[in-house]
Formats: sequence, C-alpha cells, structure tokens
Amino acid sequence: MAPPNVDYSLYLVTDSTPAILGDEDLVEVVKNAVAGGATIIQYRDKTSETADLVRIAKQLHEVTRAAGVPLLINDRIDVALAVGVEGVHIGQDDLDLKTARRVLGPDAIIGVTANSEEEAIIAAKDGADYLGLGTVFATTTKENTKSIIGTAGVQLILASLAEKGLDVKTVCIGGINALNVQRVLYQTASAQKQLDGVAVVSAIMAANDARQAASHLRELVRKPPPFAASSSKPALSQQVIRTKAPELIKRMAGKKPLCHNMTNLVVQNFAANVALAVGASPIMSNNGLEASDLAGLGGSLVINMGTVTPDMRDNYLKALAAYNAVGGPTLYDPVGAGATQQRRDGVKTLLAGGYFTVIKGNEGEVRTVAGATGFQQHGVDSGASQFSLDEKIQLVKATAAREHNVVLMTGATDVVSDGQRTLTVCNGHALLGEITGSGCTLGTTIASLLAVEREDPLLAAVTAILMYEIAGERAAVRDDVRGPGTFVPALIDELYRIRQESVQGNGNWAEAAK
Ligand code: 3NM
Ligand code: MG
Repeated sequence: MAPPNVDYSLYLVTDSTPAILGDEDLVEVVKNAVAGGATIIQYRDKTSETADLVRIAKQLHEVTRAAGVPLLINDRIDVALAVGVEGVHIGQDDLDLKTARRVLGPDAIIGVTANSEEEAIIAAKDGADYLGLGTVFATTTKENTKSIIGTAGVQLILASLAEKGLDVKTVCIGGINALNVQRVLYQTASAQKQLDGVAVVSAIMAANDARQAASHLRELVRKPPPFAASSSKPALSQQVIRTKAPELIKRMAGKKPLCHNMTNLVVQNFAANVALAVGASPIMSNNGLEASDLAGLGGSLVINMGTVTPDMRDNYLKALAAYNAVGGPTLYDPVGAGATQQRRDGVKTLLAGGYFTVIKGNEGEVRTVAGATGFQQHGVDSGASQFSLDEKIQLVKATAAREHNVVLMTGATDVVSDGQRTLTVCNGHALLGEITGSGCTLGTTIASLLAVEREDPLLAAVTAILMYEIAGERAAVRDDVRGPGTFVPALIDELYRIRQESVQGNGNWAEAAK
C-alpha cells in the first residue's frame, strides 16, 4: 500500500487544454500551485503523444519531488513507470486496478474514480489507496461525466464505506471551488467518515494566479465554514421551550435584526408586516447584486421560491453565496417545489449552490427537497402519496441529517428536526390555511429569529412555529374575526401582542404549546 502519510487535502488535477490552461505553461502553473499549497498532483492529459507525456511528466516530477508532493499520472501506467512517479489515477473505463497494482507494486499510490456505492466498494476492496468521488457538481471541465451526485451522493458513498469498515482515503471532484469547498466538506461529513480532501481542476488551473488560488483553497479546507454549528446541543423539552421561546422573542425585539426577504410577488407586503410585528426589521429585495452589502449587516436571508423567473435563480445564488460567506443564517422556502420542471430544477440548483440553515416546506415540498439530489434516497418510496406521522418524522430527520441543517415540514402536525433532535408541534388553526402567505410568513418569522439565535437554529424554528401558530389560534377566536379577511389583520395584531408580552417578561402565551 501507499505510504500512510499522503496528504490528500488539496488535490490538483491538471488540464492542458487552452480553455482551462490558457496560454500559460503547465509546468509553471503546477510549480505555483505547489508553492501555494497543493498537496498532491495528478497529471491528466488525454491528448498528447506518449513521448510528450513522458517529457512533461519528467518536468512535473522535478517540481513535485523538490516540494515533497506526490505526482500521479492519469490512466497511463506506462508513463508512470517510465518516469518513476509515485502513482496513477484510473477511471472506471481504464486498466483494472489489480493489474495496475501488479505492475506498479505495493508502494505506488493508486486512485480510482467512483460514481456510486458499488464502484466505491469494489475499488476499496481491490486495494485502491484513495477514491475520487464524483461528479459532485456539474462542471464544464469534463464532458460526459456519468452523473451528478451532489453532496448527498458523496455522503451516501462515505456511509457505505464506513458501514463496511473500508478505510480507504477519499476526495471528491467536480465543480469544487473556493465558494463551495468548505460547505462540501462540512455537508458530506458524518461521525463515521469524512472526506480526506478535495480535487480541483479549474479552481486552480484556470485561475489568474495559481499560487494564490491554491493557497486560498488550502486555507479554506483546513477550517470549518463560517456557518458550521457547534456539535452538541441541549435537549429541547416542552419545559425548556416554554421558557426559552419568550426569552428569544424578547431578544429579537431588543435587537431588531434585519430580515432580508427574497420572496414572491404575492406576499411581499404581508411578509414585511409580519417581520415588523414579530420585532425584526424587514427588507424586501430580490436583487442579488445588493445581497453582499445586506449580508454584512448581521441579519438573515429568506429565499422564497414562490415566483420563479429564469433570472431569479441567479439572484438567489448570489444572495446565498453572500450570506454563506459571512455565516449569515439562511432559510429556504421551496414553494411549489414539485409542481413544475422549472421549480424542480430550481430546488436542485439552490441545494447545490449553497448552504441553508433551515429548509421549510409542506409535505410535497419537503419530499421534493429530499429527493432532489439525483441520487436515489434510501427508504423513500416515491410511489407513496401520503405519509404517516412516523414516516414524516423519518423523512424530516434523514433530510436534516443529510443537509446538516434544520428541516421543517409543516402540516396539521409540524415536524422539525436538526437530524439529532426531532420535535412535533400541533398548534395552529384552520383559518391559517384559508389565507395566502401563512407558510411564507412563517418562513419570515423563523428567519427573523435565526438572526438572533445562531447557536441553535432548531430552537429558533420551534419558537417561530409556536409564536406564529399560537397567534393564529388567538386571532381565530377573536370577536372581531369573522373569516379569512378579518383574520389577516388579527393575526398580525396577535403576533405583535405575543412579542409585547414576551418583552414584558410575560411568557404565559407559550403555555399554549402543544
Ligand atoms: N473527473 P473542475 S469531474 C477530471 O467526475 C474530472 O470523475 C471528474 O474539474 C469525475 O474542478 C472532473 O474544474 C473535472 O470542476 C473536474
Ligand atoms: Mg480516466
């Protein structure tokens, strides 16, 4: 087997095509990348003649040897042997692993591309030193990649390897860059197994300054993302929630955090009023270009997909990246997620595009989110039309564990989980289903609380659900409410009243929690 101390954390795969390399010299770029902190190099060149491959590989090997970094050759075992490099990387369609091992010997580093659990398990059992898992995200660097597996697909493969006790090293590949690398490492990790590194092509090869790009990536792979949660959280019993919910609302009212809503045309005004009533400061802006300024103001972001236009997706992604970069809380409301192809695609794009602190939706929406990775989910029967409460709990919990966030499925009984702790809430009133935007403005309420409760997003979500649904219960029984029309202003009043009671230290309202 390969030396045990190989550092896979920042794995550079080269590309000599003009589209990526430009007019730069390959050996110079690799030299700069190694100086910046690339820890292992793969020379990947699908077009050059054998004599050129050997010549360039020799030059690369001089550079990498001087830096103590291993050099591998893609596919070409003959070239690896001729130059005496440290190993090879082989794809599923290349020479088989056992032959490569026999030819190169026990000390060579041999890596294999794996796209599925089956491929990964076979390669690990056959003695691969590491696996390149992918394609994670769509990339223009390699055409005809087999399939996009997302962070969820990588996670499933890691779980399979761990379950089988196969302790092969792993990196992931495909569309990894400085914007997503920390999230990918964070979201794919579990207690059982995590990636040993990331493999990139264009993020370094196509950069203006390969050294700087490599050094930035190296810094990023070494630390958790700004939004990473601390690991263990206190249990949220009924009693704890009844005490903490009013305290949290008081805290929000004292801070008046910014709640940035990118929301649909129907609920703009209602959502802004709800944010004000609960004690936040709303800004309704669908312009992604101003998101980084807004993200710097310490608030939270709602992305509500209720109005999908082609340009919106771009705006959402810009805003999501801006909030992720500073660790600002983000809430995703995938309105009508399963309804049209545009929306299904939107869900995939957004889940691939950034990290959401909370994802909230009804049963259909959460099911779409759960299945939106292009990867077959275990234990989710797509044919079933209706879930039992137990099944809902399992789905919500599994999706939250997969995304490393909080998932809320609203319904007569709301189910909310952070993957560890799962709670149900039975408050609310039928009139909430008779007005437009009650789900959307619950999202605004959650995001407002997230802005002041970053340690425990589940507590923020539960508090928001209780505040909103108990306000709905109170509004529905008021003498001046005679139907949906009069219910809306009464709901806003009752949200405001719960806030005022909480500010005054009167948390009795929370006793209505069910
Ligand atoms: N192999 P970039 S994806 C070389 O999925 C390669 O096996 C892949 O390029 C696989 O970092 C890929 O520019 C290209 O997205 C990755
Ligand atoms: Mg190959």
